[in-house]
Amino acid sequence: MSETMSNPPIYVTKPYLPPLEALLPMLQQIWDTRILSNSGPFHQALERRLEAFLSVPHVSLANNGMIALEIAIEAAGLRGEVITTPYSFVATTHAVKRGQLEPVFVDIWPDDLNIDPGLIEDAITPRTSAIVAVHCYGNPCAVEEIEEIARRRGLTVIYDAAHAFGVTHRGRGLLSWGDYATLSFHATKAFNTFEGGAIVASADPAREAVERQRNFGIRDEVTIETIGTNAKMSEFNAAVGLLQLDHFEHVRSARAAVDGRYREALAQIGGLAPLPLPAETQPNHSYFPLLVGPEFPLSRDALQQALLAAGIHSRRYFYPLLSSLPMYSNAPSAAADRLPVATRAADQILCLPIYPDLSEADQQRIMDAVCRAARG
Ligand code: T4K
Repeated sequence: MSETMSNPPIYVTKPYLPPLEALLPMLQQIWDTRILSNSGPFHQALERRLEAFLSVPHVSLANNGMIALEIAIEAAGLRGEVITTPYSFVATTHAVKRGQLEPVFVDIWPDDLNIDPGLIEDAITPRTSAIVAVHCYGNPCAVEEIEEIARRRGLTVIYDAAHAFGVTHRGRGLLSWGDYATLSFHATKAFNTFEGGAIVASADPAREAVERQRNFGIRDEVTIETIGTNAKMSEFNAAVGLLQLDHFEHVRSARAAVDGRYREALAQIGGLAPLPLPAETQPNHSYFPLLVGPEFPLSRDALQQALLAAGIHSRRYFYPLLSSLPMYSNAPSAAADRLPVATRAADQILCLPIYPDLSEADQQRIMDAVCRAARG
């Protein structure tokens, strides 16, 4: 069936927006004061509220998640090689490479598709300066193991936490782990400011380095300390963020309801394995990743096409593997036979639509299409 008015498309996500009326007084304030950027009142208020909400000592806002990661890498003053995951959005490896560093890929753990801590030590060389790990889909990395290795081997830890807004692990804010953690507030994320992001730095010198980096390297009017960039968030985006924060728990629980309905329905279908929810974690349900196994009658790609024919847009987050991209595939660590778990996951993964406004009727439509595909 094609997309028609009676059968409108269902996209993989639909950004949540709070009621427009609530934004209008904030826009009025921006119009009245003409403070549009450069750490204005909304920017400062959002940073303080995020620090409290995420239980972290300091948040530095940025204008997107990739630049947040680039800033963390630059602020950390890394050199040489960085141990990282091949299974992520392309921004992760690009940020490493744009920081003049060599990505060294390490395979992932099948239960959460995050970097396998048991393989990290073998990848460390005298040139290794950091571990850049990703809390993929918001599921926590093995943070205790990673940080024990990093402490012992003198490495910096940076978490690309683009998916992990509001996630807690063992009762602690996930963003409080690592020397740096970076967030994306892109339209497609569980918490969005249209475009946006943030850097969480655990200690004071790191925080100051981040502040310099995001504002051209400027310390004061006459002191330019380093070669920084411009990553400042505008007052408009910060105002949107303040409003979104008031609604985040509603967003989280609406997403949890969608997640729960999928898990119940999919339990009846062989060959489709939703990624398990992590233990001791309050998740944000930012994605609904599903592995399409060989027992399912259709391949992952054929299932995606069958859903599309019913007007349902799923996504292969994350395919292709970053290690297979032309600019990274020559590295010895990029060989597919060294990355069997990531290679299999990239070939089997399909993310189903999940967002707060996904109605039960639309979710039923998705499940009906999956069931039709399962019958072959
Ligand atoms: N690290 C990781 C691990 C990441 O996943 C990302 C970004 C980053 C770093 C970098 O953060 P940012 O620099 O982006 O802040 C998306 C996002 O662009 C990207 O933010 C995200 N990860 C990545 C996983 O996915 P696409 O290609 O899926 O976006 P698009 O335009 O196809 O949107 C998907 C669906 O969402 C559309 O079919 C319709 C809907 N949509 C989208 C947008 C943008 C809307 O309804 N409204 C919208 O405004 O990339």
